Amino acid sequence: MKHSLICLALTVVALPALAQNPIVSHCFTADPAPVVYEGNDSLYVYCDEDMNVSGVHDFYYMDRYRVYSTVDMVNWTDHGCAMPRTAFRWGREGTCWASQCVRKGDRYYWYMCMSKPNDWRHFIGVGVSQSPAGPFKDAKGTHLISLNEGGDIDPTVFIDDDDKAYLYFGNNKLYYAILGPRMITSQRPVKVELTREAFGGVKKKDDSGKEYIDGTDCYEEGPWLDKRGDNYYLLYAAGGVPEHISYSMSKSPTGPWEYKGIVMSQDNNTGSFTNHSGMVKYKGKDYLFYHTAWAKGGGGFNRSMAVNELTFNEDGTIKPVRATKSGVAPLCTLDPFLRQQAETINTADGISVVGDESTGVYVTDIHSGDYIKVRNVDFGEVAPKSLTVRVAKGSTNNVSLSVRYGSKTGTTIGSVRFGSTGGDDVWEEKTIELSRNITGVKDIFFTFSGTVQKDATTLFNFDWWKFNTADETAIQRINMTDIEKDVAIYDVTGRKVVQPSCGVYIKGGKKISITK
Ligand code: FUB
Repeated sequence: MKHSLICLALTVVALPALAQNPIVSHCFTADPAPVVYEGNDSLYVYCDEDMNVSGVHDFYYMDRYRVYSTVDMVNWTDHGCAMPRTAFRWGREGTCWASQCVRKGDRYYWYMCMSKPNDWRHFIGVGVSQSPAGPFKDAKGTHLISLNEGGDIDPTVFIDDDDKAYLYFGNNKLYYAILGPRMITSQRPVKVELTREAFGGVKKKDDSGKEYIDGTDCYEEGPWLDKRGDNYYLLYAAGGVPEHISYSMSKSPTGPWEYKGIVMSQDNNTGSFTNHSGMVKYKGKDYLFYHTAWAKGGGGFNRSMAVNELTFNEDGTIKPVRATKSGVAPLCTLDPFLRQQAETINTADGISVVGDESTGVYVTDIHSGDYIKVRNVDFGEVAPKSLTVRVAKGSTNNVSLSVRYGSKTGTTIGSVRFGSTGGDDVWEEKTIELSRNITGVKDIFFTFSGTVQKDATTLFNFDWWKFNTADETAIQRINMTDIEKDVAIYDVTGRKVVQPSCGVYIKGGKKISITK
């Protein structure tokens, strides 16, 4: 389903600190790669998935890549598995390691690394799509980079102002390669010397063969190349295992690099022996994404993405970032009177998010006691009268969906009980008359009860939801592309707005809501 999370950007609400990290709680997500595409209101995060496969608990089993997006930093839309390993005929099961996606022209290129069926080493490959949320397919039909020496993992790609694209990669070694104009070829990779000046120290072996660091720090893996002003930043997992995040700076994308220190130390107790970072600027703030073991059932092979704000000193150096469970504050509220995807989630328990070509992405694997929380939902001053949900259910028994606020056991404002819709892919809209008024900014919870019947895997499938006012025409909703030129639009404080983005405005003396 299309991403329709709309941000009422003018009504920023300062809420108390809540447990916000990890940002995805319904599956394990690792190696975050954030990106904001010019002209797109959302922040996207690309990642690989730590999958729970029985029998594999002592190493990574990662067979697909996923995409998430947000407009408010607290509710994340799960776009599902946008790039499975099986999209790459040469890929080996369970080996999808760190990745990063960039846009060039009207195409999205997702650089990743995986092994081959008969080769333990990783190879760097690239997927391509016309949409940021995929689906992505193999852009080349074979790998893009391999030095045949192992450690060819964790590609990061940065396109500079002159349109040149640089790809850095490597575990226990560091290389960069300049990409061709079509983004699917590369010049011969250039080795970056891991010196003390550039990375704080050098890994060496003593006479007994034991490894030690000659210096205070050292490059390990997971590079992330970025730029602010005329400073280039290279962030990376450092120091051996357990890893912390360090960084170096340069005035050129190819170095020489100067070691600058630790961005996120091991003292932050992320619970994961690896860490992997990505930085991004979004709506005026800088953010550092990393991973932890903080989700229920988390661990070194069951990691989860997290985010905290990143700030700089005047000289461009980075202030150390503390990994916190409270995470970041919401940037805006969510409009419940617009159709919202069931997979736009703050936190959830039990459910899964999947997709298929006809429906798109939806929530499934729903059991009694599971819940979905959506944070910072702004009902305004007029309470909705009803809630419409789109559901599909193959099994014949009756189950129920309730909506509550405050907590998963909080006040119920409406419930619906229903049986089969005719199939797990036969979708029906059900409108629930609400039993209580709800106004103002609230966290809402969808809760579920019933029995999953034999041979079924879910109580039902859940596609989207939308609250309805008594008078649905009270606030006119206008698509961004339908705004007529030369019509005066004002913000809610009465100031004329030249280029309105998504949110609530005044036009002709009436409130309108502009959507994407
Ligand atoms: O996720 C598998 C590997 O663990 C990544 O490629 C590394 O960066 C580390 O996070």
